[in-house]
This record gives sequence, structure tokens and C-alpha cells, in this order.
Amino acid sequence: MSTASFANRDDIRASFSRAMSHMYKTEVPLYGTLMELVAEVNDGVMTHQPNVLESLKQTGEIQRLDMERHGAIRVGTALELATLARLFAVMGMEPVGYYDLTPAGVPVHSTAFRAVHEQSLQTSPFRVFTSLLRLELIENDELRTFAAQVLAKREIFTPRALELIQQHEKDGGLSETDAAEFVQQALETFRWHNTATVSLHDYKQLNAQHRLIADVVAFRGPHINHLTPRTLDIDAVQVGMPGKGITPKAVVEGPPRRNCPILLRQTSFKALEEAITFIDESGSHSARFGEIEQRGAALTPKGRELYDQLLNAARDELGEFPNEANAVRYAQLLEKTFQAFPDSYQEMREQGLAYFRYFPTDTGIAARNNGQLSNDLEQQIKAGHVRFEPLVYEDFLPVSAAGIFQSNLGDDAQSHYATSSNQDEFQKALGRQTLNELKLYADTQRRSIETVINLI
Ligand code: OOG
Ligand code: NI
Repeated sequence: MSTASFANRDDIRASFSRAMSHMYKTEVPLYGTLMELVAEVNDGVMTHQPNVLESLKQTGEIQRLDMERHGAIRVGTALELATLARLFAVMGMEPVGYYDLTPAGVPVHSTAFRAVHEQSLQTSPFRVFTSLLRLELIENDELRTFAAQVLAKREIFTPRALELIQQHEKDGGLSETDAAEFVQQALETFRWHNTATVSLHDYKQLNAQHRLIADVVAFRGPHINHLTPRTLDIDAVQVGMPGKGITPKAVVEGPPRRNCPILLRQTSFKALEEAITFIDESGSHSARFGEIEQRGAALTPKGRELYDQLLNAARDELGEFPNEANAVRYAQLLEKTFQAFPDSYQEMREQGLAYFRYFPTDTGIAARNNGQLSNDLEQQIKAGHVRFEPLVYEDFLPVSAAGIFQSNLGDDAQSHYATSSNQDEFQKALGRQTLNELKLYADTQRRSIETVINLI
């Protein structure tokens, strides 16, 4: 089969992302309400802040804004994780980053499946935060064996999805028809089921060990537990939620509000209590929630170190987990510590704190036509021939992710695990290495510099 007849992986991902959004809107109507609020806020920002609009146009992000979203799932076994990696590969998604959530009392470690090249991200930035349950953290031997047995029995992929994954690997791609069928088949893995695979008694045992363990073990598959749209102003969405009948969590995770957003800010609304039929009687379970994110500049290792240091300083001074009662003080502490993080792109670039993309300006192109250009990037910037825009952060933050988990699992779900992070074990389960996100940003920045230098 020739490459020409294969569907483009980025298009398959875009189509899958649309299908997921449609399914989730039907399953969780509040997600649809949230999408409307985000669209209103984004329109407002673009109308009233011409500089933001200009920058979105310059980078092309304006085209991906409306379709931008991430989801999250949790799986129970190495085989499930490894097969997911193969399924996501059909859509051009690779595992980026390693997140250890055990220090925050959540018995999982995770990666994010996403596209890695800026052009692919431009077509569809869809990402899936994927967590693997660490069964070894269940202390009770009997319960651990029971959980492993239940998980070993389930098959989370449809037979046809597995066939199409194999076909993709053998042939190097899928035809348009097969790709369309693949999207429908893949969707089945992430669908919500209101029936559980265990008795109410066993569910309660698992739940008592950790709510997350029950969420993974007691169900037929890794239901998508949230889909998150991207907003240009998360504070406006946070304030607007109650007016739409949505109750937000107490604190926005991540850095404080700034003129030049960095990394990722997130907030969510609490998981819904949903009726479940267990194998013997009925009960309920809460897993699915709504989340909103605002993305800012991707930071270099130096910038990230400063971010971690300032975040930790604020949290140390707070002295306890951020919650409803201390939310105002936490926000003030973040404001205070983050004074030390420069709030202009100019300074962030000069100090090597963030990654950037470069574009020739109109005067730069005119100067090139007159043969008046130097090929030194810094000089071109000074002369106004080249401008820069920050690279968007495409990944997640472990402390924030822990906060999102906690707000949905309830504060009583905090356990203390003595174990340390285990990226090797995770990669063994995954069947491959996770990619280093910092290298991906550095690659994109380098390609951008090369393009601008060649262009002028
Ligand atoms: C994932 C929670 C983390 C994020 O955006 O950081 C997360 C989960 O609840 O499975 O979604
Ligand atoms: Ni999320």
C-alpha cells in the first residue's frame, strides 16, 4: 500500500477529539455549558485585548483555540497501558513526560499522550493525561489479589480496534475508511458504563482502600473522566461558573494571574454522583468532572526551576494543603512569591526563562528585499525585523494534577505512600520510553530560528 492512500494521523486525531467531545457532551451536559462559558469569555478577551488577538493570529493559535482540549483516563494494568500507547500512535500521539502522583497521596504514575511536532499540534493539540494504577500500593494482600484478578479478566478494547491497531503497525497507516472506523471503535474504550463489574460490597472495599482504586478496578473500561477546554482568561471563567449553575473548586492551580501567562493554570468543578448498577444491587459512584485550563509560555529548565521554587515557597508559607478556608491567603502568597518571576516576554527571553518562536516582521521582509539584513538574530530583533512569541506549554504540572485529583476524590482520599517515583517501572509497563518535553520545546524553538534565518 502506498503512503498516499493513508489517512493523515493528525486528521485522525482531530476527528477523534471531535468525536470524544460530542460523546462527552451527550454524557455530561454540564460540559456543554462549560464550553459555552469558555467561548463567551474567549470572545470577550479577543474583542477587548487587541494585543492578545494579534499574538494568536501571529502564531496561528487562533485556529486551534476552539478545538483545543485535553482529557484524562486511568488504567489498571501494564498491558492496558501498552495497548493504549499503540492505539494513540495511530493518531500520532506519543507519551510525553513522566508524572509521579504518589507524593501527593494518589497511587498512580502518569504520562500525557500528545502530538510532538508544532505542525501536528497546530492541526490538533488534543492530549490525554493517562495514569497507571500502582496496585502494589494496596496494602491488604487479599484485596490486591482480588483487584489484579478483576483487572486481568477485562478487555478494554473492541476486537475491531485491536485489529485496526495491528493493521496500522503492519502497513504503516490506515486508509480513510479504516481510519473512520478506527475512530468509532476507539471511542468505545472511553465510554461511560453505568454498570460495574463487581458487587457493591467489593466496590466499597476497594473504595475504602482508595477511591481511585475503585474507579479503575470496578468498571469495564477507562471512562474519560473529564475533557478540558482552553480559555484565554481562567479567572473570568472561575467567576462566571456559578452564574451558569456550576460550582468551581476553591483554588486555581498553577501560577498566579500575570500579564504574561506561564505554564498552565487550571480549575475544575466537582465530580458528579452517578447511579451505578453493581452486580448485586444499585449504588453510586463519582468520577466525572469538568475542568478548564489557561495555557501560557513553556519554560526552560531554568524557568521551571524558578517556578517550582516560588510555588513551593508559597505553599510552605501556607503550611497546609490549599483549600476553601485558606484560598484567599494562598492567592496572596502566590502573588507575593511570584513577584520574583519577570512578567514581560522581553525579560523572560533575555534571562532564558521561556521558549520562543520567531517571525519576520513586515519591515524585516522589506529590508530583506533591499538586501539590508544582518543574519544575527539579536540584531534583527533590535532592528524590529524579527519578532517573537512564547511557545505554548503543551504539558501538565504534577502539583496541579495532584490538586485536581484531590478535589475530585475528596480530601479524605489523601494517603501517605513511602514508595518513591519509578519511571523505569512505568516505561517497562508502557513498552517504550517517555519523551522529554523540554527537548521537544527546544527542538521547536531551534526550527523556528532556522526558518527565520533562512527566510531573511
Ligand atoms: C487526572 C487529573 C490531572 C490535569 O489536567 O492535570 C489532570 C485524573 O483525574 O485522572 O487532569
Ligand atoms: Ni485535566
